[in-house]
Amino acid sequence: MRKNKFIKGIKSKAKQIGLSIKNFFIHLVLKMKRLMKEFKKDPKKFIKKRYKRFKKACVRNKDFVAFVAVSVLNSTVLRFVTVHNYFAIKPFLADLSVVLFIGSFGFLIKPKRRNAYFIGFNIFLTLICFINSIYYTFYSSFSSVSLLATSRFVVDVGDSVTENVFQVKDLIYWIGPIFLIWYYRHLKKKHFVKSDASKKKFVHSIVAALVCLFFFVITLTPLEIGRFAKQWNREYIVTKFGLYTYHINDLIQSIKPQLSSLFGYDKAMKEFKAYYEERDTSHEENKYTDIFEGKNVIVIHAESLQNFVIGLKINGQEVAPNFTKLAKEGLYFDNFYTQVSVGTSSDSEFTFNTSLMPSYNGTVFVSYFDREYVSTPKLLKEKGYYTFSMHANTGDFWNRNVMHQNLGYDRFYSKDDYEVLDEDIVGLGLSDESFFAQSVDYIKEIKEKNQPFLGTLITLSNHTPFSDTDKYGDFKVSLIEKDESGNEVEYPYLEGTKLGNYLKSVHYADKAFGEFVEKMKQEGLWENTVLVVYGDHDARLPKNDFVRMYNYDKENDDILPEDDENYVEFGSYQYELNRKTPFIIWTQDQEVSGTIHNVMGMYDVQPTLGNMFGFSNPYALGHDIFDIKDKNIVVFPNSDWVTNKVYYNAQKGEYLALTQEPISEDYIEQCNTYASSLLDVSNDIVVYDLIRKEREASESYTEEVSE
Ligand code: GP9
Ligand code: MN
Repeated sequence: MRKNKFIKGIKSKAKQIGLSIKNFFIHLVLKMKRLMKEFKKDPKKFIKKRYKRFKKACVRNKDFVAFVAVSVLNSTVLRFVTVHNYFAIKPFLADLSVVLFIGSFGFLIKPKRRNAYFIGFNIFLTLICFINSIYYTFYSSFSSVSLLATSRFVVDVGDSVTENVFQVKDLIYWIGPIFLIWYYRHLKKKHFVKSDASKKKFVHSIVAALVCLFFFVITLTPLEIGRFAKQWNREYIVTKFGLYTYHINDLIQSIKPQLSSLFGYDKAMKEFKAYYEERDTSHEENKYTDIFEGKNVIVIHAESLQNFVIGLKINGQEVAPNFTKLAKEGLYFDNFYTQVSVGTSSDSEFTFNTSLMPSYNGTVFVSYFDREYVSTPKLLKEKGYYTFSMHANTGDFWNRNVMHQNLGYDRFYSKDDYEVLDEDIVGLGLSDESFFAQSVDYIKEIKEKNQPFLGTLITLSNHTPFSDTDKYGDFKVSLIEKDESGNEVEYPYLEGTKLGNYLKSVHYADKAFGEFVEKMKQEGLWENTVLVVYGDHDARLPKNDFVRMYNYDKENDDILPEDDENYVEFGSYQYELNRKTPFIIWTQDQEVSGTIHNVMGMYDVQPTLGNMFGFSNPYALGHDIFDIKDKNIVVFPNSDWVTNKVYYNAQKGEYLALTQEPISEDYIEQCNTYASSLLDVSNDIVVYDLIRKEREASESYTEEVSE
């Protein structure tokens, strides 16, 4: 009886709510119709009348107006500071409609509590701007709800955040709520009378929000809508859709994968099958095919090692003599790009091992660690290899404890396996010198018991912010030259810059690496063993430091003027191209050597090594570089791409030609289509666990047939 009453109660409440929503929409539609009619009748009169009313409404609702103005101003300033999106009407309208929409609910609240509502929401919106401001400095992109799971790692590399990222400019957004609080007090003192809670005012401000939205939507192009739906080009979306709309879309897009079993799976599976059916997987044998079959492999994941340091000298002294020597002796790929997203190190490890791209919703190591991947360790295990990885940071950093196991490493040696003495700390943790020395002892043990083996060693010392300069040893980044009378003169050059500190740090990491190569040699561990080295991503160094490095005017301790004949252009494209990292394959007997200039990406590593060691992954997105040669295209997670001919910036829709050859629109179009479907299929594999689903389907089919 009681239960029935309760259910009846709920039903009638739901009916009431349903009715009010229905009435609201009817009211809204009627209002819009009335306005349209009025406008059509006499547009001039209509605008005059509305403007008058608008002015009156603004004066009567100063509290609401202040909330809207401050909130929109904050997001506009953020766009100014980050993407330099000055006075753009589109994102302004989008942000304005979101804020008007939020603000309109204030009119349903009693006047006494309304200020608290406005201030509360303004603080929330300010927090969004503040977080994005910090995030942009660090990642040159905007934050995402799906990245919340990875934010811990940003905190763990905390010294870099506080020292280099958290800046005074990030605080300017808080002026907004402070002003709002002050202004509301001021209004109170002036006995400003707030309007009563009113459904009419609520509807009016919703109409205002819809009008802004309408003018915003009619200006959108199909390309913009398409990118909005995909959401991976975050800078682009903030530039065109404003920050608040971006975040609403981001929230929806981030929840979507969690509901993947309900939405989109069938479509993803269909596209995945079509993609691999259409993809040309034919592979021609080449002079490297199977040359290393059965040999051991040691992979060095060199933290933040950029390619420009190879061969670079300051005062005649090599910055990285050991890596440079290796590049000269071995097979060196000098046009190699990593393809990382916000998962930085972990994204590199992922793409290196699977030839798939990082996900655009979250980080694979953290959010998609339980999916099935066809990885190099697993493929080598099928050939009888023992596989291990080593890294002296805590095992749960980037969720490596779990993910390295999933990738097929038999054993992951982490911080607990190393003796970490205080005097051996450099930067984020155990110094590379100590890490390498202890690792060699482990490798010796492994070699005695388990051959062949694959071992990946992940270094740590050369990590941003490169501020442990007193531990890097003596490497001068000031310029030392002789004057006319033969006296030595020292010019500051890169001393005190982040790039200067980076070079000192690289010099240290290089020394540690040199000692490792030597120790391995002494222990006879290079016999029958191939060494593979890659830089895991760029070091996020300031562009202006490079401008200084290439254009130093020592006489004035300044940068050469741009019209100087020796001035070297270092703009945003040069910066992107300079993010290259080295990739080297080396053996003691120099079985392979030479420099390969064709553009190559991290996703080409697995197929290239696969050709040499005799394994292959049917889902690889990259190619054996000796097969694809100069036809290669490297796609980046933000949908930029690079070929031997062009660097394409997807956010701007512009490109830089890298040769004299004319570039046709068709070529750009084809590469864009290639990049977009590659990113889609990669993301779907990760999010929907398609490799596992495909395997399970084919297994159950085999079972059925054999029954
Ligand atoms: C942490 C190290 C650094 O263990 O690998 O990760 P990163 O900050 O470069 O992604
Ligand atoms: Mn890294």
